[in-house]
Amino acid sequence: SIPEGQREAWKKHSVQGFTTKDQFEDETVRHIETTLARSLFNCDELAAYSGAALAFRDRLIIEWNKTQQRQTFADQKRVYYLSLEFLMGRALDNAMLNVGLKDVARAGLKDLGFRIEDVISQEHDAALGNGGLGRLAACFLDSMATLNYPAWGYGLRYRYGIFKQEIVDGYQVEVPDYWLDFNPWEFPRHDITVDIQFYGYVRKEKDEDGKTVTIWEGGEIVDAVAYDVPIPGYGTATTNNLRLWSSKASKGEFDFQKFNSGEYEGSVGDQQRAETISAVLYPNDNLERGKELRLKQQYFWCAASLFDIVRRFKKTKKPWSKFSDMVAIQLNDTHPTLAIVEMQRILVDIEGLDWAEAWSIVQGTFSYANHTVMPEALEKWSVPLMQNLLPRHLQIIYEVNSQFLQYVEKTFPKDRDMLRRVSIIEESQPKMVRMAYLATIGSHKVNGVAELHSDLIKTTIFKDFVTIYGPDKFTNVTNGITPRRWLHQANPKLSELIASKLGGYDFLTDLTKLNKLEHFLDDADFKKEWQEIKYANKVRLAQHIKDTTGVSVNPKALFDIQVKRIHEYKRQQLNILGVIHRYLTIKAMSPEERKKLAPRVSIFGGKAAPGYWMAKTVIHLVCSVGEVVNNDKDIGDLLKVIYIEDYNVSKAEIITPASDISEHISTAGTEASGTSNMKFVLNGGLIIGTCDGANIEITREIGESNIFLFGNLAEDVEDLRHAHTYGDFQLDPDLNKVFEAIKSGRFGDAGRFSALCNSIIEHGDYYLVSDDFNSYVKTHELVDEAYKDQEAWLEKCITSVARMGFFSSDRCIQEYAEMIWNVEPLPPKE
Ligand code: F55
Repeated sequence: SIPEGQREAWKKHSVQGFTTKDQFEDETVRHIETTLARSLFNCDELAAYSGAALAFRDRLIIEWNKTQQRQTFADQKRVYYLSLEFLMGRALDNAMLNVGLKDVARAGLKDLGFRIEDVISQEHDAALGNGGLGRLAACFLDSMATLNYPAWGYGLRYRYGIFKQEIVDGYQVEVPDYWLDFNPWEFPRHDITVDIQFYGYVRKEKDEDGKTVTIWEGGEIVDAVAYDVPIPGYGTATTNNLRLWSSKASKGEFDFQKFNSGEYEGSVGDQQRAETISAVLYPNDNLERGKELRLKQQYFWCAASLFDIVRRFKKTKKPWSKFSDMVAIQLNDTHPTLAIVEMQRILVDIEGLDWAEAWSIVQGTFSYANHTVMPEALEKWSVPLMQNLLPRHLQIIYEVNSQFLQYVEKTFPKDRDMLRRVSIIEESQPKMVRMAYLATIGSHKVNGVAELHSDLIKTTIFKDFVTIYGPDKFTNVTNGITPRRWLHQANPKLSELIASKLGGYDFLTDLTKLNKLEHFLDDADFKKEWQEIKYANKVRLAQHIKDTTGVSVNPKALFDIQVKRIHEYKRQQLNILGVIHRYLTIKAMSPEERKKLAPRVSIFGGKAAPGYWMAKTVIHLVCSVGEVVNNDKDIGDLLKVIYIEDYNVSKAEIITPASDISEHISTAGTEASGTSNMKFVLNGGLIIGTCDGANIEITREIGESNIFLFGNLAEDVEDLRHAHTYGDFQLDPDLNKVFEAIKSGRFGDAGRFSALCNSIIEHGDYYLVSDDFNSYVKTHELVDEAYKDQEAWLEKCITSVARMGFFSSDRCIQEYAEMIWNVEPLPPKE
């Protein structure tokens, strides 16, 4: 650090960051003219975005520096949130709102000749995630900063995020998402690099004191380089850090000898192999395929993060026994489970602690959140694969398992089969490492993400572990969303209206304050404004639909939206089959009957994993039905079917405020929580849904009369599936008519949809589409009825919004902090 004598000079010159419109313009123009080397003669919207972003970035980094200093000096516990995915979306709008300078920026940009909305929309989404799990991580970062928790995120800096989806002739086409061209939000830290080892072998050796030590050597080394992304809290100076690791050939590794001897390709090949590790995000949600590169990503990121965390702890000079008083590490699903093993390796092999002491530090440090019970999404790694890539880690896993099984055997001597069931190693061909068991054994707490889900994990995948550890190790933290992005940013007009009634924006940091809105249910002006805002949001979405698909939709129609990853368990097929049923019903209606029907727009959006053939078929069916329905003159505005291309965070910000009803219709017991359900209700839309995930708690909060629930319950799913398999089952007759229409070729070549239809008709209907079809269609009729009474509908919407306070990610983070992490906030000094 700088000597005392020179610190005055530093203080005098230290950067303050703009606060006024004039200063903002100064900074923006300076960046455009110098950092970007442009002038007013070639400043387009992209350059204006870049200049404004750099001006805000400067502000953020000033607060970032102060926050990091404060956290270092405060000497208190920090949280590290390890997630392979952070679905951040755009940063500029969020930064402007969180630091409270959006109005300043708007006025400044206007002076310079730009509309703020056009400037904001220049930004490329940071899309380092698949869906709910990645977006949850992003909401948590926002809440942790807003609540002043000393917290860091750790992730991978993928060169390519989730692919961009194009719909070509009704089919999904994947296009790479190269997002790093210009990214003002990251700070490369070329001085912060960590050597990461792969492959090699393990040997034992005696040290000077005659103690046996384990040495892992040989193999290859790849460098992890840190890139830091500042995370501003809302209405606080706290600016936390998201550290993303990028892979690079290690200086030692890049083979100059090869290079100099003319083997360019060989030496460049090594470099490319190293860079491949962080090159691309795996595009599967809720499916684990067991690819070696994925395991490499996981270890690379865990090892780099752990090294960084341990290095920071060691600077405090505290004894190891204090580690878990200073460090809480949260695992977002099992993807970072190797961090548990890496920590044990560091403590035992490198720091020389004895096994038991090390393991109790590890367990005190880690906690694990589960996001699924579906078997195909539970991570398992082949033992031979791990043996080759991480030989020492596999040994440690076997040792952890052996000690665990000894304990189980002693405690439950009568249940011989239990050892097989709970073993971390599955005795299959090849043997597999069950990551969820390892994560559970290595953590002090395990949580599910909604009440039903947390109950389910205790009775299914972790049943034996509840017996072994007792029920207290398992807990629930129902998911939440940040109201800053998902209300204030996405729906500024509604946020403003609410603020005008509640006397300010305090609800954005204490969402339970929304309950005061119930006092205004008789306020005619308020309700009228509310309705106008919803209408304006629908007009905005209709414009987007027109611009991107060419289809005109009537903003007065009922907007029925299902946007999320395409997956059989989420049942977009149920939705589109229901739409076909509606179409057939309208076709058979008399003109009088048609007059009574509320016009509808059925809107779909979401990406299918590139290898998920059935999901791609669902997309194709939606598009094919759209082609027919939207061009059927006889139908007109009564029904339109839209597929919105490339659903992502910034599209969600346009789509979510525009729903009348949204669909959360997973087979009961399959959707761990869902979070878009919360976003839609918070934006004044109602939902149709099954008794699944957070839908149940949403119902509890907003009241049964404000939600359209349908379908079988989770507790009945097993029996229903059994009935399908053993013949005790009849296809729903209305659904059968829908299949007949598809088979007749009415929506194009029927062959393309036969596997989809047959999965329901012939192959056991695993997701119970037929069982829920009638109830689903009937419930949509109730929706139609309810929508006719606009006054009553509006009241349901407002009441629901008023009761959504529970679903703020702030509440969620507070629960984690108190029940699981045991960390305290560290507010900035005034
Ligand atoms: C991604 C990769 C793998 Cl290997 C497995 C799962 C995923 C993934 O994207 N999962 C995911 O998004 N899970 C979702 O998490 C949300 C947040 O908790 C839940 O709301 C949602 O129910 C769950 O499906």
